[in-house]
Parts: sequence; structure tokens; C-alpha cells
Amino acid sequence: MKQYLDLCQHVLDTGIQKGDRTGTGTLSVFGYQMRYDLQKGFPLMTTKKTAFRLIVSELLWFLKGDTNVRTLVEEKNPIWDEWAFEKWVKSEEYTGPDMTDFGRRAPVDEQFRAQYEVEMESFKKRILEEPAFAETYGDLGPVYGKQWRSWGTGPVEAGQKPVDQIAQLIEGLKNNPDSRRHIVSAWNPSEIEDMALPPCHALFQFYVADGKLSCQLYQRSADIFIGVPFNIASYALLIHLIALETGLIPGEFIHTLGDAHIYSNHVNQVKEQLSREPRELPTISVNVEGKSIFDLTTSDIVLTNYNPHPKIKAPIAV
Ligand code: THF
Repeated sequence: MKQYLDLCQHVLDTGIQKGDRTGTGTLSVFGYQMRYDLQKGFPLMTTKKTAFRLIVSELLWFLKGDTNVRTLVEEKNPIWDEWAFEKWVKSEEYTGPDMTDFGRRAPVDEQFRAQYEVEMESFKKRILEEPAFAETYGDLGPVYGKQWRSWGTGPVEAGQKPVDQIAQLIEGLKNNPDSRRHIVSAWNPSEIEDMALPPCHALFQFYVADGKLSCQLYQRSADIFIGVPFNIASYALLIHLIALETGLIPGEFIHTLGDAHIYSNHVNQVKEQLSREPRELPTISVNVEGKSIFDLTTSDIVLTNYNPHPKIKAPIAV
């Protein structure tokens, strides 16, 4: 994963200090591109242990068209909890201790962190135990799953049919592989304001040549230490799944970044990672026997030969 380490070094060397929505502060560059040849192994970080299980469960959640964190909470996947929790603590119904700016305060204020952890645990418990609560406060709005599988064209009552972009993508790749229109967009301007977080991985295009299937992603905002390792592995897995569905061989993942940033409280962790020697990449296998990719479960996707350096902890900016 030299490509990723080169990105880290480039941003440390040339990044501009820039404020951001979360108030954390970043080192940032605008515009960067990496290429990963999937024939050379599965691009999961080897310079820090990365939770592949979470990447799989998130991608399958997107592919099922789900936008409610309940499914993820059930699978013990915490990566979208903060965004649902934020909606809850900002709601009229929430009457617990003040959770304003919890993402910024929890890492630095021990007493507050203890309170936050109690509130977050009881939030998750209610998500699991109370269907009506989960319906309202588990839902992130029309985020990835909604846009990928049922992009709205207007009120259904008005006779409009939602667009299943992933089904169309698969049909397009099968019937007209040379097409230059194999595009899926999560960036739906008319629904952005209803989303818990506007999509970071905004638009991707698939491409077929020599029997190989490639994908280029445009990511508008890239949290280099926490998010990017997840995003690379997630899209690599998506290429593997779409390749199985279309009878093609995985080709390249091309990752194009807009605002590529290292949060100021991740700089030491990035330097630690840069001091480590990359190792051989793992491989994956997918059990699709008689199933569509929309029906897969996490145990159908198996990672082998993954021997990373140890995990590196860092706070996530909310
Ligand atoms: N917001 C920010 N600030 N960064 C992101 O990367 C990001 N995402 C998603 C939505 N908003 C974002 C959420 N994805 C982790 C990983 C991915 C996430 C959210 C959180 C995370 O905490 N990873 C830790 C620990 C995982 C574990 O439990 O092992 C890690 O060390 O990797 C990017 O699209």
C-alpha cells in the first residue's frame, strides 16, 4: 500500500492548514489520485490493523438499500453511531445531559466522556429494543443506500419510479460493457439537506476492458487516517462483488480525492504508520453460490493471509 503511504507523506509535506466543519483543524490538499491493481492482492492496510468485518457489513448495508443504523448496531458495527446519536441528542425528545459538540469534547474531557458513553450505550440499547425509536432516530435520512438503490425522482404518488442505480449498473455492464455511462451517484442535491451527512464518496464510474472490471471513485472529502483505508477496501470489495455478478475479473480501483485531509489530532498516528514497512496484501473470497450480491451476509466474504502491523487508535471527527 505504498500508494496510501505516498498520499500521507504528500499531505504532511505540502498540506495547507485549514479549518473545517468539525472545528478540529486539518492539513489539506485539493485533488489527488491513487491506483490499486486488484490482481496484486486485496488493498486492506497492512501498516495498521483495519477492521475488515466493519467494512463488509457497511458495504452490504449500502447494497441492501438500508439507511437505518439499527442493522449496523445489530452487527456490532459502530461506525455510523455518532451520526444517528447526533440527531437524537439534538431532538426535542432528548432530555439527558447536554451533549453539544460531543465529538470534540469526549476525546479531551474525561468526565464528559464518561457521560457520553452512558448516553451512547442507552441510545444503542433503545435502537435495538424499541422499533418505533429505531425507526425515527436510527434513520440517517436518504444516504448512500437510498441513493444507490432507489434514487427518488419525485413523489411516488405522482407516478414517479425510483431508480435502482446498482441494478442498472449491473445490467449495463452485462449488456453494453463498452458504455461510458456506467455511473452511480450518491450526490442528490435535492435531498442533501435531509441526510445526516452528505455523501463523501459522491460518484463512481465502472469501466470494462480486456475482460477486466475497473472503478473510479470521486470522493469529495477524504479523512485520510480514519476514512480512506475503509473507503479503499470498501470499493475494492464492491468491484469484486460486481465482477462476480457480471462474470468479469477485478481490474483496478482508481481513487480520486477532492479535499484530502489529515486531522490535526491524527498527525502523530500518520507518522507512526509511515514508519512501518508495508507487508504482503491479503486475498478475499466470496461465497455467492446461488445468491445475488444483494443477499450476501458478512460470513460469505472471507479474508485470508492478513498479517498487519498493530492497530493505531485515533479519535473520529463528527
Ligand atoms: N466522518 C469522518 N470525520 N471521517 C470518516 O472517515 C467518515 N466516514 C464515515 C462517515 N463520516 C466520516 C464513517 N466511517 C471509523 C471508520 C469509518 C467510519 C467511521 C468510523 C472508525 O472509528 N474506525 C476506527 C476503529 C474501528 C474499530 O472499531 O476497529 C479505526 O481505527 O479504523 C468515512 O466514509
